[in-house]
Amino acid sequence: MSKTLPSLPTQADDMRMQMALRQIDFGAAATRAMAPVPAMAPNDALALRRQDWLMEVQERQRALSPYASGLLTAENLSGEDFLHGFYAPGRPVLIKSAIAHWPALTRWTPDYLAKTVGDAMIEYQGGRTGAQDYELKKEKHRRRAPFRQFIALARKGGNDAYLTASNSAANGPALRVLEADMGPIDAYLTRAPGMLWIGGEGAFTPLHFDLTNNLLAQVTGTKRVILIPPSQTRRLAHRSHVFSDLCDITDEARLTLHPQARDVLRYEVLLSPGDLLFIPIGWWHQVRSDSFSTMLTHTNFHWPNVGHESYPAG
Ligand SMILES: O=C(O)CCC(=O)C(=O)O
Repeated sequence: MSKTLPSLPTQADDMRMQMALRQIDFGAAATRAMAPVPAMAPNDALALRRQDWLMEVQERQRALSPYASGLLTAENLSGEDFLHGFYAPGRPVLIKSAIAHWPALTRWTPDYLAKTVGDAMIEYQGGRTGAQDYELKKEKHRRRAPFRQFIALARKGGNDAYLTASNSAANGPALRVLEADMGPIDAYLTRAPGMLWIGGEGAFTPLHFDLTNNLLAQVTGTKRVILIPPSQTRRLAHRSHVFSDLCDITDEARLTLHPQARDVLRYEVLLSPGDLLFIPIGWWHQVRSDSFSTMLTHTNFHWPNVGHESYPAG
């Protein structure tokens, strides 16, 4: 399901005028370290079912209002409106054309990238074809090549070779030259380089959620993102770390194995050059490139983003 509404019904300024805030001094909790979640006792399965029930009931209630449940698209969204309307509530938003003015938008073709970065050695994820668990077993798929050679692979398309955020620690010095083509995203982020993704048509990231809030910034090409709210987790065969055994919610063969996922609530987003997409912590997503694509992921928000520190990884 994909819904686009023209704008937020209330801006932060209106909210302040219309409502008297009842202060409950929860502010300190946002910066305090979270206590670890206690391990479950065997008979806690019922408590878990009740928690799933509550999330499902709340989701149905949100569906009464497109403003409460729809995937909103915004333009010129201020930092304050982003915080109140999306970051704090943990609600995704597509922010159109926010980085459309970056020089990278017109420059980052495969030819330009190959010429600019040249033969500097970079790391990417390779050997992915035929491996279902290439994201879970990231380490096994690390490969190194001169950047120009990697671009030739990405140009061919397919899912075998993909430069992902998990390679960014290794690629900092080689790719730094591209930073001159980017600009700041000061309304929401502190200044720090994003993590680059470069892949060909058909590059695919399977269904998972992240342990941080993420801001995706699309530069070249388009991507199709499927977003699923955390309330649907019990239908998503969540067994390994942050991944779903479904891998691809659009794959009929996978749905036959996991029929409970057929009527899951989902949103489809087309991410185009210049767009930002906010994906809150815990929201499931899978991403497919429609064409040669470059994108940056950011986690350096002005506000705390530390859920990963207390995740019960098992
Ligand atoms: O663009 C992609 O292939 C995946 C992006 C993603 O999952 C993320 O940034 O969390």
